[in-house]
Amino acid sequence: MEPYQGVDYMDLDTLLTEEERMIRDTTREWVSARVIPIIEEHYRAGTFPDELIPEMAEMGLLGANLDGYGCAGLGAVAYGLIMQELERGDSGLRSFVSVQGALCMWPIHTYGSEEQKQKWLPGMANGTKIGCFGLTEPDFGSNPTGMITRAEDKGDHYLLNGAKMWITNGCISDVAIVWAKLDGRVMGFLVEKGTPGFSTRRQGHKMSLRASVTSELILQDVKIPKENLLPGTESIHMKGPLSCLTQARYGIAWGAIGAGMACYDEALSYGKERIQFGRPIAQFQLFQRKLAEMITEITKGFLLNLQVGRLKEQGKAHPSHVSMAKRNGCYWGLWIAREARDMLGANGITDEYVVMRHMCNLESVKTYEGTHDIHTLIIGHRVTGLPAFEG
Ligand code: TGC
Ligand code: FAD
Repeated sequence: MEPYQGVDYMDLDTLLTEEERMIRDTTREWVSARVIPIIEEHYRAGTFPDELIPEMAEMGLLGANLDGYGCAGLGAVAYGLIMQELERGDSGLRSFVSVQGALCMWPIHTYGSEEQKQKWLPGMANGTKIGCFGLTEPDFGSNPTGMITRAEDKGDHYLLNGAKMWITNGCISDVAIVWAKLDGRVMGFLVEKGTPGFSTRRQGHKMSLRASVTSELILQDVKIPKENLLPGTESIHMKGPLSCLTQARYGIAWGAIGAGMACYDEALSYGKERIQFGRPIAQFQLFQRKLAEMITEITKGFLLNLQVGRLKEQGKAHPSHVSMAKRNGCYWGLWIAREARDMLGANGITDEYVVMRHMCNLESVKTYEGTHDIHTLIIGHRVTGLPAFEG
């Protein structure tokens, strides 16, 4: 079979370096060979394909943009292309890699002590240690600043109490980064699996991201050694968790366009094969209009992601730039998936095709890491200077 060529209407590959194309193509081929043939079974069963973790680690995909500690030290664009290709396979796989790399390894790398980095990063890079990121609570989603989870300084240790909800990788994690208020200021704590009083509960009944583990974290009088506070988060309050979100949102922007590419590809090939009224349905003007709109948005989304990536590499990306890319990628990725679902007719509702799975996944991707509305308001704040979240 021909290797998958991707969706590139305008020779955008020429905007990438040879190294970036090589990393993208290696991930692409791996996704085609190892993910796509098995992912539907996992989605049906509601299981995460943990057999793929060692392979992803071996390819350097975990914490790929971090330096040292066994990480690949790639640039932002190469990292984004990896996310695009992983989510072409399934959003659950990209979620795993986002949480591991951007939400756990990045804060340990950025805010951790040398001992914390040595203890966790090499194992997380080689996939033998898994992490999760606990910010959201049952009553505080878009507004995490209101969180209830508390840490008390007990002299020789901290005592944590509270609950986190919707936590990706929760039940399978060796370490949870739990965000809690100490004297009203938000800080990050490393809570290790097996610590007395710390438990996880798998959240089921999901119609989306079924090949991803989502959990509650419950903290009841959990004693945390003093050395498990992330020292760099001690005095920056919400900037701690929000700066992690910027890293993960950047990868999601690329990933959602990758899922859109998978849906566009399937709609195109289906349309050329499916005959109605004596012609392939791809010959009808209405069908072609949909394809034209899809490929236009994929092209625009790629360019937006690429520019944010280049700004990131130059140290010039503002969180609101990332918000625009995340908002755009999720909105159009989901729009493309919904159109593709329709273009496949009845077949589009079955899991014999990828479109419905991607469509359902992207409903979560649009919601997590800041909903569409929240990113609208972040952009609104940037252009007006007026924050909608304050009175
Ligand atoms: P605000 O007053 O605006 O800012 C507080 C301080 O933080 C700085 N800051 C950021 N820094 C870096 N990156 C960002 N994205 C930042 N956003 C804000 C800001 O400059 C300020 O710094 P300083 O020095 O002036 O103190 O913050 P706020 O408390 O009013 O927050 C407003 C709001 C609504 C934008 C924020 O709460 C928000 O983004 N809410 C959305 C919550 C969210 O996205 N949750 C995601 C949970 S994790 C998740 O979903 C993982 S899914 C992963 C997967 O499976 O792939
Ligand atoms: P709410 O905040 O209650 O929002 C509900 C609706 O109100 C949305 O449409 C929202 O846009 C709108 N709204 C809220 N405020 C405003 C406003 N000011 N103006 C206009 N509209 C507004 N969290 C983690 O911490 N770690 C994880 O690993 C993680 N993984 C997740 C995995 C999955 C599958 C899902 C679905 C969620 C995950 N989350 C995680 C949680 C996710 O970040 C939150 O769901 C998200 O931030 C939205 O919060 P909420 O669900 O409480 O919605």
